[in-house]
Amino acid sequence: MDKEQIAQSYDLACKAFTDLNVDVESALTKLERISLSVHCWQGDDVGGFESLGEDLGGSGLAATGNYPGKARTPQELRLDYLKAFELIPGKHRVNIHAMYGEFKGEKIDRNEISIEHFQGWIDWAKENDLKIDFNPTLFAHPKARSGLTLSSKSKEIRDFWIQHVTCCRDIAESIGQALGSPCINNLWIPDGTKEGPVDRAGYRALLADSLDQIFAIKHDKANTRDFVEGKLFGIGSEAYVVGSHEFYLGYAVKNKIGLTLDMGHFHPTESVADKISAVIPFVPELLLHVSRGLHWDSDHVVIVNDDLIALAEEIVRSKAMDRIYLSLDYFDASINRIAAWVTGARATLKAMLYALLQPWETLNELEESGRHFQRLALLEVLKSMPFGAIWNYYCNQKDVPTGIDWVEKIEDYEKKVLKKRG
Ligand code: RNT
Ligand code: ZN
Repeated sequence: MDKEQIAQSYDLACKAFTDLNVDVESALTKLERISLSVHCWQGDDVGGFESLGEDLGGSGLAATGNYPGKARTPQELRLDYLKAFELIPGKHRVNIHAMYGEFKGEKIDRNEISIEHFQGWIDWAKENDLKIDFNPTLFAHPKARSGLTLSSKSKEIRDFWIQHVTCCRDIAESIGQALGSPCINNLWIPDGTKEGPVDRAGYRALLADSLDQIFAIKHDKANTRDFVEGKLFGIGSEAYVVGSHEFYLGYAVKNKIGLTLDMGHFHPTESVADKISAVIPFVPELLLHVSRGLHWDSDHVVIVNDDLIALAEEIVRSKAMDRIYLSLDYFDASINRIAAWVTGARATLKAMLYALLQPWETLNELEESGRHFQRLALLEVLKSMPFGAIWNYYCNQKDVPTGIDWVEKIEDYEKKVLKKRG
């Protein structure tokens, strides 16, 4: 799209939004401040770089598809990341899992990892002016094979995983310190059972005890923040999940730590958007895992749909954007993996822009004065506003392709780089 056309369309669109009492420039300033945490595991189908030298056991997370060209090394993954960042407007973050350390062929078990294994990521982040977030990895490991980790009735297994999360919190603190930005450390565990246990309470008491031991160690909030993430069900945990949403909501409120809501982790009729205003008054911070549930799968590539727009609207309306973090969380191995990143990231930012371009005060006035059909009409009008022109202008300003133009950049990268991978 040529620059003149973009500028002209933007001017017309601005006028249309201004007529509705929307401040476009202020919306773009707010959009610019949104830094998405982009998940490394889309780049290699949740593989990681460990050399534990044994069958790792099921992960409870299944990436399906075998599209060629996936990243096989930290270098390849980082190269792919930079390509994706070239096509996403704004400044974003890198989100890594503990299993993505650089172990140089050594057999370092999860309870032995330390900051040195992430030095490569830190150096690269510094070179590219990026920030890093972190996640302990309590799956894809022989000691997770029973499906129970921090809630295991085996003290040995439980202690092992407590040590792992403790290592990870130290690493997150060091990463945050090295890069000068709090490293968001998100804890999700796969614990659950295929059939309902008789001792539901017992496993939950053990999980609470493990978490108490873990969080008894305090870290500097300027360097790292802790979050806990629940789930409704997973592969192998169909009947019972120890760390359910209610469990973690209670735990986070009681202990004043962050809560994570994953869009794919609830019953399909539940709205994660609706939960934001319900929980934000009671937890210090909220992390949203932006995902797309489809039937049993909770991790399809994010696209602009009603759920995403509702989420974005509730974030904007919460007036607590400074306490809400956005992290992508999905994995699709059946399409170009960089395109999967770019699609989800652009969709999330687009939905945020859509929500930022709404005349909240007018809508609220209509609501408070009981003019409900007028509110409905205005919300409907917003759907056909020239929002795409503002999006294109923003992309152009941020030096990334507008419209469909990013697709050819990926095709080119596929030809020049990905096709050469074995
Ligand atoms: C799993 C959780 C979790 C993971 C990542 C890889 O259901 O959503 O966030 O996707 O830790
Ligand atoms: Zn998640």
